[in-house]
Amino acid sequence: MRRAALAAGAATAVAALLGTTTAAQATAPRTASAPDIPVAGIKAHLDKLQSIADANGGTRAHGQPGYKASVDYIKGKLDAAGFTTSIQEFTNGGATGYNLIADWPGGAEDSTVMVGSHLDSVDAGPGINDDGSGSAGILEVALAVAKEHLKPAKHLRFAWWGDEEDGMVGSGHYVDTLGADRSKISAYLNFDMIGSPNPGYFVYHYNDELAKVFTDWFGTKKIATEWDTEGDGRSDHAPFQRAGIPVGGLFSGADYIKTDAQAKNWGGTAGKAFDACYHRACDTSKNIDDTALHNHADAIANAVWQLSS
Ligand code: DPN
Ligand code: ZN
Repeated sequence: MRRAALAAGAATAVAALLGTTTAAQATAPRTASAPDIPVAGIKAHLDKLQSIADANGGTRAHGQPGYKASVDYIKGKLDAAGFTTSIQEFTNGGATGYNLIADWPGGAEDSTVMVGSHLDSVDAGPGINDDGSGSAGILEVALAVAKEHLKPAKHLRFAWWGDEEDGMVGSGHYVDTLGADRSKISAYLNFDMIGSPNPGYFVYHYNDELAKVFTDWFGTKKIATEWDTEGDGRSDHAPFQRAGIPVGGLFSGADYIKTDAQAKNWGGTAGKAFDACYHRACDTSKNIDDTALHNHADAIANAVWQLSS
C-alpha cells in the first residue's frame, strides 16, 4: 500500500547475534532444521505470475482477471502438495476479491502459526517484487513443508491476501471474520517484498521473540539486519496487530533510498531506492535480486520450522 514518503526515522542497526549453543540446548530434543529453499523454484513461480500479467493487460490487480488467475495457479500447487485450501471471497469497489488460505493438516490448532503475503499487484504493473516475491517465496516454503512431511507441534496455515493495495482489504476481512478464533493464532508472519533489486534486510520489530528468530538466523549467515520502519502499518500484518495477534516479518525495501552505510553492509547502490520500480510497470520478473530472494526465503523456512515445532 502506498503512502506519502515519511520522514525516515533513524533506522536502528541490529547487532548481528552469533548463535551460541548452551548446554541446555545441546541436550534438548533437536528439531530438524529447515531445508534450503530452491531459488529456482521461487523464480519459476515468478515467471508464471509474470506470464499471467502479460496475458491479462499487464496487471494482477484486485478486480482484474490476472488476480484470479494468480490465485488459481498458487492453489493448484498447494492442492497437489496435500494442503487443505479454501478461498474466502469479499467485495471491494464493486469487484469480488479472493483470499487463498492453505492449511497443513495436523498440529495444535489452538496455537496456529500463520504466514502470509499479498497476491495482488497495483493496476500499473505485474507486481513481481511487490508482492510476487513474498507470494512465490512462501509458496516454495509451503511446498518444502509438504516435501519434508513436516509434523509440526503447532498448526501451520499459509495465506495469500487479496486487495492489499487498496488498504489491506483482504487480510482485514479475514481478521474481521475470525471472531473468537483470533485467540488461536499465536503468530502471524508477513512477507511483502523480499526480492528488491537493490536489497536491504529489514526485520519487523513488533514482537521481540518473533524478531529474534529472524535476526538470529541472519546473524548466523553474517548478514546485517535493521529494524523495518518503512513498512509500519502499511501491509497485511496491520489488521492482525490491531486484533492483538503477535506479528513478525521481513522486508527488502521499497522506495526509501539506500544510504552509504547500508550499501557498505548489503552491497548495491547508495543513493538509489531499494526498489526503483516500486508500484510501476517495470516491477517485472527482471526486478528481482536472486540472492536477496533466496536469503529471505531460507529465513522464512527457518522461522516456520522453529516457530511451529
Ligand atoms: N509493499 C507495499 C505495498 O504493498 O504497496 C507496502 C509496503 C511498503 C510494505 C513498505 C512494507 C514496506
Ligand atoms: Zn506490497
